[in-house]
Amino acid sequence: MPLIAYSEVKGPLTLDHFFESFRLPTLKSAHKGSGMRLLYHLWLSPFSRKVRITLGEKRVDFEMKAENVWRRREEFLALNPMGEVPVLVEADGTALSGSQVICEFLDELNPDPPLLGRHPLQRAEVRRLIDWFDRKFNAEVTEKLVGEKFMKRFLGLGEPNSAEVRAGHANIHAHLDYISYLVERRKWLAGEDLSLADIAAAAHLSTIDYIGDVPWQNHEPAKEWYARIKSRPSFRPLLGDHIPSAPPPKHYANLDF
Ligand SMILES: N[C@@H](CCC(=O)N[C@@H](CS)C(=O)NCC(=O)O)C(=O)O
Repeated sequence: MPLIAYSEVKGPLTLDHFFESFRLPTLKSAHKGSGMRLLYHLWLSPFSRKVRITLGEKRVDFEMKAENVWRRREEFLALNPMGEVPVLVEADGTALSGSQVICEFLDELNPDPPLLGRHPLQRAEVRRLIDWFDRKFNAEVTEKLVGEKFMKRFLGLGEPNSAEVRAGHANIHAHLDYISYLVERRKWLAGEDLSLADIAAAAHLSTIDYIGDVPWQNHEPAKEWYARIKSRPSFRPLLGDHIPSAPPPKHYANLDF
């Protein structure tokens, strides 16, 4: 059965067809109507963590369910045909996919405090840095360290590629230097207020910190910034994460690390 009604439309499109075609997917299981939002996630997914922190900053209650994305469950694919986490299911069963889509939705739904910035230029800077961390940092560091050292083993895809891991270890220094550069000039990464740029950056770094691979000792201003975000109530639940087969190092949950 097609996931989007558009392919079933016969004849000319009417406005009704249009709305029917572009309706968001909905969850049809027992959760629907439970009154609580549900976040499908993976424990070391930076994009899921970005949404978890944002939900915390917005003081939105939610439940979580780890989704083994590699199983390609039908019910999950019906929610997000890309087969990726995060997916946020609203209390009425409507599903939203993609961390940026979900975070912007939450920011619009609950604008106080604004996490994208108050003015167009601020928002442009927040978005530039989100793109930096979700695309550049993710490719140059997260995938080379967490992807190779953790996810590959977890999924039974073989041993980490040592050249990739070496590149990840080398690349992280330039990114930590950039964070230091920014917070020596601004209070938070994109300006005077905490924003989704800080949340995206911290979400990625938190997964690398979980595997003990962030060289904090050589990057004091970045460490001070991370300590500030780490001590926020929205971050607290992440510090309690514990994967039994791969526990975090001791410093992971310490606010003074
Ligand atoms: N652009 C997406 C990326 C999401 C993503 O890459 N999710 C990964 C986990 S970190 C995933 O679910 N991968 C499963 C797959 O590729 O099959 C977002 O911002 O949410």
